[in-house]
Amino acid sequence: MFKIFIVLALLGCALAGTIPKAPIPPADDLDGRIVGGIATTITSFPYQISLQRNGFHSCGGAIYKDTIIVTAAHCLQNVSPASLKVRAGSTYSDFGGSIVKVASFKNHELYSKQTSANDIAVIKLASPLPLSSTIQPISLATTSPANGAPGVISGWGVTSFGSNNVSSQLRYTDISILSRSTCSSSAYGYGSFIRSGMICGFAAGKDACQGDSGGPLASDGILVGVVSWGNECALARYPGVYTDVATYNSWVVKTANSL
Ligand code: 4AZ
Repeated sequence: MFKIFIVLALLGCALAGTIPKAPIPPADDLDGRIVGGIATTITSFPYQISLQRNGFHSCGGAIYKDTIIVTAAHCLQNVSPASLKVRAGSTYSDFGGSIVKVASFKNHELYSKQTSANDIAVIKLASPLPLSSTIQPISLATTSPANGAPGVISGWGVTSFGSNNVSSQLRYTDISILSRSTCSSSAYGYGSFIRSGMICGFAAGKDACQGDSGGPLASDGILVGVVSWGNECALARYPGVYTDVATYNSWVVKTANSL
């Protein structure tokens, strides 16, 4: 009886359009700070960059080669390369490190604003980053992480959803990676919104958030995910959703070579 009630209640809600909500595309100007995180320094995350739009932090990204950044396609909608720069090698999003101009970028051809599918992009820099202890590339995953694998996310995004609480210092948190099948299971609220090419990350009270988008999810020192979307931030039934880098490994390599 209880089960029947739940099914009917879910059906009713679904018909009324109250659950689950379609993923809300992130704002264009500030795409994602870490919720529940800890302040850190760039030395611990030397592959992290701040993608700057008109001189302000807009998204995160990861250094793949000295001239190549991996980020999210949703960070690069309706923007020209001339308005973009990358800040690398700084703990702070608003000063320090090295600033390099963007020469060009390419969004995944099948990126969908509606579903957030294929939310990945490659940026070519106008000049190579000066690699050092604070500026280092990270390798791309070749296989999707196992369900329950450890992950670490970092960024300059908001520390709670909808707030303007931005500290300019880099923050990070550890999370557990969820496979696509676990994340789309009834243990969580997304169901079929979790498509091929997506994985999730979860820890109670810890998540990526607005301004972290495009930034790295690393596991064992390998780039396994790109911060993509979620229903708000750090909600119990709604993990952070990441682009599964392993799915797009050959696309990134090919695209990096073409730019
Ligand atoms: C955003 O709006 C955003 N909790 C990024 C990550 C997550 C939610 C929203 C995941 O950029």
